[in-house]
Amino acid sequence: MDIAKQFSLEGKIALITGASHGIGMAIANAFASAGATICFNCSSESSKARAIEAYKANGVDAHGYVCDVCDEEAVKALVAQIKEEVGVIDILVNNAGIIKRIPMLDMSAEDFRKVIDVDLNAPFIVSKAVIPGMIEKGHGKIINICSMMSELGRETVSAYAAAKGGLKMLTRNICSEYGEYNIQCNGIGPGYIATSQTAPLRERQPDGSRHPFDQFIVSKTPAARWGEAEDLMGPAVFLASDASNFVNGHILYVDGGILAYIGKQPQ
Ligand code: NAP
Ligand code: GCO
Repeated sequence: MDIAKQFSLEGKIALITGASHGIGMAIANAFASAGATICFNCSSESSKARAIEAYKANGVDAHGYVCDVCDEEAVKALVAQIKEEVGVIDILVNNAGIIKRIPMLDMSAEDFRKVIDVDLNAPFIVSKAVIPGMIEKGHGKIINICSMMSELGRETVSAYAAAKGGLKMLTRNICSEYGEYNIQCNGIGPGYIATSQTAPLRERQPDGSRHPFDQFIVSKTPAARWGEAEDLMGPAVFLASDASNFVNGHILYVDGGILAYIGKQPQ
């Protein structure tokens, strides 16, 4: 068996949603290094233009699109446009996501629904648009970007935790329903990763000291550090490649060990 070939994405077409920066962009760059053609979407023209420049600087000729992942008609049109311009999608990463940190009793139903819409309904909408092409092609890989909050709760993230817990189950359901078509649907559950989504949790205090949440995460993580978007590259290539052809419905937590650790004992 040629093991390097097993991990190759040569000839594959990948759509990574929300890959204008952060985790999505790192995964897209990893896929490009492994040989895939990259398509991504994001929410604005300015964000798309900046991202295309950043990909170019990294030697990646990415196809960028503006498309709201919550808008089913727009997503169908996006998938049709990619088919026309690039080809049928082999790999989908449902990465676009938002968080609203608001105590549950202060959160409006509208805000709750918005988070569920982007973080849970959209992966359903995008997967639904992409799966028929995968069935026709005879194979497909779907990776849903889940979270620690697919397993854990904490103050202020009720909508996000509900969405990411739901996304874990959507992952298992896509596996159950479409596994027979040679489609593997798995999740990646990143730990705390230094991106714009988590920037408010890492802001320096007025006296220059670290944010209490920043210290809390480092003490909760056996690796004793925040993750970087690059930490997701290898796991994503594995789940997108033939190396994972019998891995289905699995959530791979890439968290520096947080979920394995009860926390520091009192001194
Ligand atoms: P990020 O830097 O904030 O990037 C979010 C991406 O999603 C951006 O490209 C954004 O596009 C796009 N996006 C948001 N709403 C969209 C919409 N309605 N339609 C299309 N695109 C949309 O976030 P990140 O930290 O890289 O997170 C990426 C994913 O990983 C999210 O699902 C997040 O929940 C998950 N995650 C993050 C962490 C972490 O610690 N950072 C941990 C676990 C899981 P624009 O640039 O155009 O706004
Ligand atoms: C928070 C965080 C998170 C994550 C992440 C952890 O406020 O607790 O933003 O929920 O970034 O998804 O896996």
